[in-house]
Amino acid sequence: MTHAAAVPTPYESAAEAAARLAELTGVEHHDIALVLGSGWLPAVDALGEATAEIDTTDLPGFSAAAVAGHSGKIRSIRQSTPAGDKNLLVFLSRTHFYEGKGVAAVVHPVRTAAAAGCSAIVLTNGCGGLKEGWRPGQPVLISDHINLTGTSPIVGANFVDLTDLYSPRLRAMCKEVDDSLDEGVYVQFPGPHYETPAEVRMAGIMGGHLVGMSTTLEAIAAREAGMEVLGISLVTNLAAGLSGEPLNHEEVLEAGRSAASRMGGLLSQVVARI
Ligand code: 8IG
Repeated sequence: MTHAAAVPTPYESAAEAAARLAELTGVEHHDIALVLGSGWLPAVDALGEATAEIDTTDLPGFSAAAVAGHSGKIRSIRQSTPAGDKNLLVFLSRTHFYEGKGVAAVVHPVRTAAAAGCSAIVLTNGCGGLKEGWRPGQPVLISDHINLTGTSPIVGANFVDLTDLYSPRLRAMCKEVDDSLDEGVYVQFPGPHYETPAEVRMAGIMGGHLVGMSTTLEAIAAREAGMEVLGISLVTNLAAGLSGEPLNHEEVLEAGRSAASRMGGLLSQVVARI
């Protein structure tokens, strides 16, 4: 009788990736992870000097970045603060649900960060904004989410509590850094198409303020792994139907470029306090 090789669980696969990460970066333990979404890449340099930068594909279980303006890199950054040094693990891109690689692939970076020692994760994204008065280039703290992907990264009878998924402690810390920050409920659509104007109205009626294609599945996996979660959206466009103009990816990249120094300052100051 022959036996098939045992397929690693997603958690074993993340532990393998974390071990390889430690080898390649020379950093045994990372403290805080950050995932940079659309429009956030120009902010990364404000976080500090890179100790090491590797390709996601150097680690087991990762695939190449699929979106223009996304870089398939992982940076290890040593941040010096008055309270001591911290090792930041920065994912310069993410795998999206709409790539069709499966939910486990979407949350593999999150589980790798947990296995690498991170106790907190900052999930950023670019998204459409619904609230009156919001403008492209505006950051918004995620207070809660509505997951419209119809799926979960968790398999089996593990009833993870999502009350206060988006850490009130970390949101308060952000407001100490910038008291003009607003909060909103993030609605994840499956994508890759943007919403119709009717779907945007539906999201608003449901209690949503932000529409995007990421973050909720990652936040759930982070909570399952016991990490503290901070979610920050950059409103890169008004949600479909609100501006009278069609949406395009170039405006997203432009909003990121123009907001870069504000976002970089916010991220580095908040991370230093975590
Ligand atoms: I950047 O308006 C960005 N990502 N679903 N809707 C959705 N995703 C987005 C949007 C948007 N803008």
